[in-house]
Amino acid sequence: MNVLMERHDRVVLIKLNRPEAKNALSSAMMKELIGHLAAVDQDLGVGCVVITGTREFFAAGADIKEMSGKSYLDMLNEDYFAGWEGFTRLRTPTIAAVTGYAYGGGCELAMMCDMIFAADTATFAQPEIKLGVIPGMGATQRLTGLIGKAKTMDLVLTGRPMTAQEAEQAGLVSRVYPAANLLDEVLAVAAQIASFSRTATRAARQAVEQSLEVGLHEGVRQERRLFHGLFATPDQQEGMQAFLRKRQPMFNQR
Ligand code: CO8
Repeated sequence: MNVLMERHDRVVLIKLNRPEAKNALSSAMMKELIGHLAAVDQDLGVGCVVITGTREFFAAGADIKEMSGKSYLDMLNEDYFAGWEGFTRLRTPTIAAVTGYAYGGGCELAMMCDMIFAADTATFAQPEIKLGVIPGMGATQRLTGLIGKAKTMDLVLTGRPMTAQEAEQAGLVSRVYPAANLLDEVLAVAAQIASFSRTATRAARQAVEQSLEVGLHEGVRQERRLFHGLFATPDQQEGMQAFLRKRQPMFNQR
């Protein structure tokens, strides 16, 4: 099994599991991961997904051994990496918990998640230039959106690693924790997110995501429509009534 899945109440923890290849993201691993996540996305009992690697590495990139012998036509005909779009169609909130290397596709997978929480030992890099290629799973687009052109060019053109501290300052990483505490901290945040209205968390991430796709006026208009739509849900009634009655809300998670 290339990925391991654990259930922690309303949170699913996915562990990348190819230690012999530093969790390099092979096509088989991608299919397995996205297959699991597509099922998880339909599960009303799941409110957040956490993706992690091992203590030393999150993932060392796309699988260079698998790619190295391919021709241009192989890549074109297979539309290599297009399967990762399945990951970005997920509606459940996702958090990447990164310890150790997140290189190449590893960093790009982390960026497909809604947030990256990193251990103080984590390092991030887009080293594809050293292999005679460029990032192919979204880094030139997502990294630029997150940390801007200047730093993205620095990383993509030199392939240099960036520490967790630099990544947090630059805006790639949401929070940094000591390595020993990272997973517990991430699972606690994931449990908190999963305790909120499932409909509202999905709407929230959709609204934030669309800010990357549409202009300000259209984005604010779409946000308002999503906001209005939540007034058709029992969770809105419950959340506001609970506030007024000074009690904890009990969201029905449908
Ligand atoms: N793919 C396949 N195997 C890998 C990868 C990888 N990305 N990374 C490590 N491995 C394998 C090694 O080959 C080695 O295998 P073996 O035991 O059979 O020799 C094993 O994992 C252990 O690796 P190392 O001995 O190198 O371990 P170290 O601890 O010394 O170093 C590093 C760890 C720093 C992570 C190092 O392995 C490394 O630099 N890896 C490559 C990082 C990299 O370049 N990543 C980018 C990959 S390309 C990519 O992600 C996108 C490509 C875009 C192409 C676009 C196409 C459309």
